[in-house]
Amino acid sequence: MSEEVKLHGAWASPLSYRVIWALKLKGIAYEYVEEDLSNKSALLLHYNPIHKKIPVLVHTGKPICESMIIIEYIEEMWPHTPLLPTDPYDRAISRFWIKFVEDKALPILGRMFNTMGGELEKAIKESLEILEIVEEHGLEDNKYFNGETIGMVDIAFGSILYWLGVNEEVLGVKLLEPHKFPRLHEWFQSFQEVPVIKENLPDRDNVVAFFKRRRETLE
Ligand code: GSH
Repeated sequence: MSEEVKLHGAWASPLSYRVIWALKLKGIAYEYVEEDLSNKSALLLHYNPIHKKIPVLVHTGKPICESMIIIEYIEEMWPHTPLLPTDPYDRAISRFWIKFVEDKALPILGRMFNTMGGELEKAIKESLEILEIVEEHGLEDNKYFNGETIGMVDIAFGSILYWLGVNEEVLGVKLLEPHKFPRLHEWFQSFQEVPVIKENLPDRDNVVAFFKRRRETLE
């Protein structure tokens, strides 16, 4: 069976970028397959028949779905350049924050993209609450969530914050105010300066235009 690594993703998807960052941070060669989410390929439906979503990583012909599960797989498969700490307690804390991002932050981001009026107001208020929690409890005095090097929590949360910035522009609101969230703001600056992150982000204007067009279909 082929040893090749393939990633099915979509150019404007925050969750695809999570996997791209993890693969690139570890220097794993892969082939990228762009999916049209309005006309999903037969292969994507075959690989992810349950959720029918990207990202899907295909390794040696076997599909793995769900962005953070894919990254756990990548971590186990290619343990060099670790993305989780070695200490079991620190690993548990990292997984706590990943779960927090998945359970709390990600759904709110989705609602910000897809709602109007009162629901949107509520999503904006809740996203500020999330930022407050992470500002107060998440980073402490570390450069990154795991300490001095970028890791899995940064990947999980970084994707949310980049697309939160896109949302700010689409909606004309500012949420990640540096004076309100100094730690998070500084962390996000450092995160975006990591070469693998900086060199692997979609063109900001194109993403904003894409989500603006999507919003117009809600009106
Ligand atoms: N929990 C999944 C993950 O982390 O991978 C969510 C995947 C997801 O929502 N993917 C979106 C998608 O494929 C793109 S960001 N949407 C197409 C659809 O829902 O039909």
